[in-house]
Amino acid sequence: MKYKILTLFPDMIEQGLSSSIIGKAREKNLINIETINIRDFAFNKHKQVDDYPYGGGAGMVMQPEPIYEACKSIMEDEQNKPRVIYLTPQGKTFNQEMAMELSQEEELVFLCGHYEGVDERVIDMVVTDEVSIGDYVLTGGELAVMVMIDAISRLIPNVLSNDTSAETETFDDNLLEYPQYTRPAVFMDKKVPDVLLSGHHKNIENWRREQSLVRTYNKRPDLLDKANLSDKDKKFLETLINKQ
Ligand code: 6GU
Repeated sequence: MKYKILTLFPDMIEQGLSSSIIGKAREKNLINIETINIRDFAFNKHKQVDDYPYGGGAGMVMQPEPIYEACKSIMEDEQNKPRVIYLTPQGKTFNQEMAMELSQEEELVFLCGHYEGVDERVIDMVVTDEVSIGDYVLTGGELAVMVMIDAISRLIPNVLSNDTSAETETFDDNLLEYPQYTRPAVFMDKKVPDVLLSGHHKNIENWRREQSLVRTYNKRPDLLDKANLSDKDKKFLETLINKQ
């Protein structure tokens, strides 16, 4: 997977995506992250990339030319035109399903806006997808693109080691994860659940499934409608409902 990020703050992206699992994935060339500084494509000698909004109003608007030229510079040797994702609170809300879909692409281009917005004409010309990471407003798209690249990259083969597999995790089947414990077996008088020390794999698996169901029922009941539930799961959930 190749990510290309058009931004006014490449350092922010570099710093955010060079540690831990994503940093290792880059070292192993499982993913490639390239930042393109939009300011390098400023067309006047002051390297200005924004200007006052036509019609008045607060703040500054990013001008179309530098963004268009920055985009052109990375598209020149492309046969397959990659998707160009504009990070904006007006976009479609990012979720695990979108992360899975995007992880199938070979290349993704991200456009990070700043200030009060981006001139609408260049959005119309280069952007294929508009994505938001949630219903709140950020100062720019940089944090949002880091969130997206993290979520997408961990789905790419070999980015997670076998013992941190993405398979049985939250949202994969619309259930929350079961609780985890490690040593010591007793911490400040609090014991790890006996079943986990029993070595009985079938019982452990059973208990974990029930815990996932309990948690989802208590914390995110909205997810249960979309979850893939067995008859056994449904029976167990009924016992929870009857307890209330
Ligand atoms: Cl993708 N960008 C900005 N600027 N703010 C946001 C967002 C994106 N998602 C939520 N808020």
